[in-house]
Amino acid sequence: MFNVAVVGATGAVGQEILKVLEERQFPVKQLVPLATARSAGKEIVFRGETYRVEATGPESFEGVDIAFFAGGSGSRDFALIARDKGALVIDNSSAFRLDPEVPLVVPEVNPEDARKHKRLIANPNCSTIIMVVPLKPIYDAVGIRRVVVATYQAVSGAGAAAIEELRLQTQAVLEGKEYPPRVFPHQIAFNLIPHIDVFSEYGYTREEWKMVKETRKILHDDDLAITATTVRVPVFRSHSEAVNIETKEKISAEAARELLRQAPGVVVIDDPQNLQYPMPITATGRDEVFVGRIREDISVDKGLNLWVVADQLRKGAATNAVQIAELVIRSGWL
Ligand code: 11C
Repeated sequence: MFNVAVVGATGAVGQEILKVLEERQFPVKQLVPLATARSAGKEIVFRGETYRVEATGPESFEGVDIAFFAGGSGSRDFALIARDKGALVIDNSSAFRLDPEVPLVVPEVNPEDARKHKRLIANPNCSTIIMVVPLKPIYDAVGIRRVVVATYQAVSGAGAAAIEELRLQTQAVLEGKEYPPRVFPHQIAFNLIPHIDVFSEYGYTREEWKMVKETRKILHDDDLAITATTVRVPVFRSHSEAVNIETKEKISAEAARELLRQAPGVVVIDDPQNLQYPMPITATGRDEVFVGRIREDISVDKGLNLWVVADQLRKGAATNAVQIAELVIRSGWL
């Protein structure tokens, strides 16, 4: 049994981590729910017991075995303190993801990387996790030369205020009222926004760069050509991605479908005759990555199209983090 801290316990990902720990009967001896000073004093319920959330401080990690960080890059210094006090830190922020000393792990894809941890493991960006889970079996079977991805990302990826903005703005628009954007740069209700996170090099956003750099790190392939366009859509939960792959060797759609059916963490829903394909409402509340619309790209010799959907708060964040902890414990790497 382990003493477990959850930093950012009142936020969307922190709440989901608590739920996943409970559902998976993670061996929690003592829970330490932490948050910023602003959220301290709030109450959370875990396994039927009510806990008061404490403000995160340098002393919060005494005796903690495993610390899940869900509070964003702002808690970077506390993550280092927790690590130095002896906890295994699993960090959901982008602060350490590209640090060569820090493994970036998706348990279905690169579990062995976790073995090299120095008490700090990074959880990838949600859009990256959702894509690499189905890429991996194809990568192993036939190699991948290039990936072109467009995302359709739910507002909950931008936090609780963004969920509220879509809800209230949708009501306002239907009533013919004004609801100026606050979280998003433009109206999100009845619209979509081809812009997630800040603009960076070559006109790509930071979200797009995360998909490029994190995917290369997870697959250990700096030569993988990858380009992304990330888009916010008026969906509350679960991200979708249109993924086009150019493989090194030819693979038929049927062979890819079969590979994906066997792949850990993947559910194939691909029956267009019966109008069966994954959608955000299919994936919400689930831990698997759903794949459909599997077909050959008719414009190139060795190409495949996939439509990929997953609950980004679960497999894209909380579930993946808890699975990393389970992997480390199970493998004796703690
Ligand atoms: C979004 N992917 O949907 C972002 C949120 O680096 O973990 C997660 C940001 C991150 O807005």
